[in-house]
Amino acid sequence: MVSLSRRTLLGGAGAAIGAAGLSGVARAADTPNAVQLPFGNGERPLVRYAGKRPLLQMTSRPPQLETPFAVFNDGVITPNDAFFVRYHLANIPLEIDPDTFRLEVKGKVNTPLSLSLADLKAMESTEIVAVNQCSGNSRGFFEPRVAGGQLANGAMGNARWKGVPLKAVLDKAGVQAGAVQVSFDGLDGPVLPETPDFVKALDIDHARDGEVMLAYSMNNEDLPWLNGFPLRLVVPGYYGTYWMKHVHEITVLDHAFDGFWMKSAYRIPANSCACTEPGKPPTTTVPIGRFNVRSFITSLADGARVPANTETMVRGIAFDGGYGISGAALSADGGETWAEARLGDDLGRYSFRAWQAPITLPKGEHTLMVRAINRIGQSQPMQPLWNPAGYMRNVVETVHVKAA
Ligand SMILES: Nc1nc2c(c(=O)[nH]1)N[C@H]1C(S)=C(S)[C@@H](COP(=O)(O)O)O[C@H]1N2
Ligand SMILES: [Mo]
Repeated sequence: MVSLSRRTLLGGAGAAIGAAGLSGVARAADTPNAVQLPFGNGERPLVRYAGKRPLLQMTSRPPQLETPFAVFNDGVITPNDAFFVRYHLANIPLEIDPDTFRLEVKGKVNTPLSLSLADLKAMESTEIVAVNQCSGNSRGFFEPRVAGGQLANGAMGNARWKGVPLKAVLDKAGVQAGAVQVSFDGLDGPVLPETPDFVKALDIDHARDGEVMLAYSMNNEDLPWLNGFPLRLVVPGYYGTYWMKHVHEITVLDHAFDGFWMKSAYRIPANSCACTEPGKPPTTTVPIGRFNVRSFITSLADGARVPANTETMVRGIAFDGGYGISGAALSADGGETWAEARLGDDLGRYSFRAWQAPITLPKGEHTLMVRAINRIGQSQPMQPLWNPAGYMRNVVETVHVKAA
């Protein structure tokens, strides 16, 4: 039976894309050009996928797309069509019927549930503005370089998410005593059976904190397909790896989940800096957790020209793992002196926070730097820390400009 409401990645109910598969996902004919990222092998084609403006394509199978950095200067909310895309497994869903879609809740619960989107939308909704950032955002800047997707700074985005608290769904099912973790599976899967399915888990208390959300809306629209239509997990302040897309199965466990993507991947050195000496593996690791503090200049790209002896307003963004940004400062002399920036509207402690600061530069070349601080006093180091997986980059970011 063909449902009239069936939806496909390429749009248009009933479009025959099964056979076209992933090769039909990207529209290479629309490719305007390419971008050269500032590290070795940094050439990326700009490719337009369904529902997306041209984005930097790191891989096509599975789709891994980075947001052009200039987008972050347009506003603190990242538009849906510009939001980055990350998948691990090439077998991504190409067709989903929102009418027959069900979220299964099972495991250590009193009442296993099978919830439709209508069921979820009938529950009390909640909204949060929160940054989603890939653990490997900015990995391409690691020195010495590390294996993994060589990303610049565009594997992050900030959106207004709407959905139901995961806690409400878990309460509805009735979590049994002895629950330890909750695991999440999405509709995508591996191409080869040997490849472990992408399944992630949260500790039971985290899953029930009232903030973790099953989101069906992003910036007041349905979730974009490539960002997890029709339902995804939103884990405010935590790296994107936990933000399961196309989530359709939630399992309450009486033990810690030990699948590949928790036990072997997405782990960081178990020390306070999440770092090791360059080239050295860590002795012990823990699952990656909250974002550290980051800030960026968005109004000036590296190598930009500014008018000499004229006031220029420098703009940017800052964010952290949920304590909230309390200040940002700009240096125009390579970090010798700092001027406090003015913060923009507060959209909540998980959101990008805009900042701006005026500078007047004499003729010549200048090194601009930005650092931010959060409410518990955390900031960024002047020199980046290192870890073998290339996760959690945070450093005082630098932009070179020429005043003329
Ligand atoms: N189903 C599914 N969900 C997933 C992933 C995936 O491969 N499959 N990747 C995760 C990772 S590592 C990241 S960084 C975010 C990226 O979210 P986005 O693609 O919406 O930007 O999705 C997460 N959720
Ligand atoms: Mo990620």
